[in-house]
Formats: sequence, structure tokens, C-alpha cells
Amino acid sequence: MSAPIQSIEAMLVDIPTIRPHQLSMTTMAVQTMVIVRMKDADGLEGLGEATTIGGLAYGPESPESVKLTIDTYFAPLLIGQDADNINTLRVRLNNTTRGNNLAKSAIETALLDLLGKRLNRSVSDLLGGAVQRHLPVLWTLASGDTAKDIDEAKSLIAARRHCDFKLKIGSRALMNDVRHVAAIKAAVGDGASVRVDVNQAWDEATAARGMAELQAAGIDLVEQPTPMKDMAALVRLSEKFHLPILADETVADAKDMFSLAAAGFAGAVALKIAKAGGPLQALKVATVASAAGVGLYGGTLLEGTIGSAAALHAWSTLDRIHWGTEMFGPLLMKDDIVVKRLNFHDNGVELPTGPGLGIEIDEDKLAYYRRE
Ligand code: MUC
Ligand code: MG
Repeated sequence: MSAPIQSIEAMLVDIPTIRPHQLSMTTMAVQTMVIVRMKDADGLEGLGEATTIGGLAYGPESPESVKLTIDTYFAPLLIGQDADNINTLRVRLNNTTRGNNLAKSAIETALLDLLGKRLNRSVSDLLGGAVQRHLPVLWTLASGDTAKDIDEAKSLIAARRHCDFKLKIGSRALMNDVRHVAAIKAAVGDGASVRVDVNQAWDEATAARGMAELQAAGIDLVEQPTPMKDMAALVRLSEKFHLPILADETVADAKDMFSLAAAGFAGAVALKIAKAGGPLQALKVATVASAAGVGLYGGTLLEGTIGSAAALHAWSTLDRIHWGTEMFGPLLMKDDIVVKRLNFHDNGVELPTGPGLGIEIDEDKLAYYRRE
């Protein structure tokens, strides 16, 4: 039988990154996760995570605002409610709170983890069952230095930890970025798929020139070249080039996916539980994308182990993930707050096993990294 939600705690956890991670809008030296611990009246605990990139650099929710939203607005709406009916709780939240999908993703994840623990089933079981248990994971090269990126790529290929790479570009002059990308592609060879993420940095004309250059350099995919709200530019670019586009910031939820596809976009979409408002919501984006013939990619906002595991449970249920995943967030951090880290091997990661997410908090580590 189910039990009411008794407490919801949201805490900020700061872990340094293994090296600076340079994106078009910020350079990260530390990752801040919002970790949610939700307890029911039987003492079962659900874990959730909401994580973004660079404070407010990536989107309108910051780690601090996510914590405030959960503490001030979500917890009073949820405490005392039956924890089992996740759809009812989502409707309850959405009736009185708009947006804040990162915070909602942490809550939906914690509810799924809690339900899984109650039923002794994994989150992927709750989502219909895993189709694959070892998912491909690429690595992002973003040290800001071409030679360092090449060394990093070569050692990861040799260790069979990753065979595909995403490069963060857009902060430098176009031709400097193109030279950087072409040098890395030439160094890793045809065995590796090399993609770029521009994180909205180009206007449409720059993007058209950039895509022509990147196509010639052998790049496989160009992620979010233009500003998120400019859907028409993404559609026009997708019509103009054979080099496919991966829509990221433009598509948060199923409605965005429908609008982009209806406008004529062809390409792929980065699914992210954080953008959509949770694993269940991200799978709705996948359904719309698949119906429109848009390829799927398992995306991250560089979450730690809890958020990455939640996403992996969702991606594992998809028939096909055309472009693989990028669930490497935990590897970008110097340390972790879980007892058993995810098992990355053979250019991918194992879906964690056990009830719920299959993740357990290391209390000492959490106490150490938790922000006071
Ligand atoms: C993004 O925009 O895709 C994913 C991988 C990475 O390095 O940054 C993120 C965010
Ligand atoms: Mg992106």
C-alpha cells in the first residue's frame, strides 16, 4: 500500500570538475547539483536531481532558484499527498505552478525512485521495461585547447571509454572554431563520430557558412547552431544542408517538438529530462519526435549520478536512440556522492540495477560536498 509524502529536502551540492569545461556561454570549473530527498511515511526515500550549467548561463533556472522553488512552492503542494500516483501529483503541481521544469524533473525523478523502491522494481520497469542495458555514451572535448582535446580523445579511445566526441564551439571566431574541429577530426579519424555543439552562438548567416565548412571537415552533427527561439532558422538550415542538425535548447517539451516538426524540421533532438520536466515527460518528447521522423539522442545538462541514472532508465526504454547518448556527467566531476558509481565501459554505460534508480547516497561524501 502507498504512503503519504512526509518530507522533501532540496540541497545544493558543489563538486569541482576534472578540468575546465568550456562552452560558448560559460566555462565551468565546478558543477552544482540540486539533490532532492523525498521521504514517505513508511520511511522509504526517493532521490531526484536538478542540475544546470553555469548558474544562469544555460537557462532561466539556477541551482539556487530550483531549491527555492522546491522548498517554497512544491513541497507544500506535495507533502501529505499519496506518493504513488505520479500523474495526479504532476497535475497538482502544474495547476498552480508554471515552468520550472528542472525543479519538476527532480520531483518526478524522486517520485519514480520512491515508487520503484515500494514495488521493488527499477524505474525502467515502471517506464515499460528496458530494451537495452548498455547504452552508448560519447564524451565532450571542451578544454579550450586543441592539442589537449586531441590527447584527451586519444586516451579515451585507447581505453575504450568513448569512441565518439562532441566539441563545444561558438565562443571563438568561426574559422578558428572550424580549424579546431577539423584538426580534432583529422586526429581521431573515421572510426570516431565527431559532432559540434554551438549552444546558440551563431546567427543564421554564420551558421550557414559554418555548416558548409563543418560538412567539408567530416563532422556528423551540428547541435543548436542558432538561438533557441528562432525555430524558422533551424528549419531553413535543416532544409539547406545534408549535415544533420540536433535541436537542443529549442526543444524542451513535447509541444516544442511538435511545433518544430510541424514547421518542417528534419534532423534529430536532444532529449533531456531536465528540459522536459522529468523522465516521463522526456519520453513524451521522444514519442512526438519519432512520429515525425526526427532522430533521438539522450542528452544531459551534466547531471551527476542520480540525474544521469534517471535519464538512462528513460533512454533504455526507447526502441532506438539514433545518435546514442551523452550521459557522461558523473565522469566530468572529480568525485561523487553515491556509494557505487555508474559503470562506464566499452564506449557506453551500464543501466544501474536494483529497485528505483538503483542508486544509493554516500552520506559522508554528501555531507562533505553539500553547501551550508
Ligand atoms: C548541452 O548544451 O548539450 C551536454 C554535454 C556538454 O558538454 O554540455 C551539455 C549541454
Ligand atoms: Mg547542447
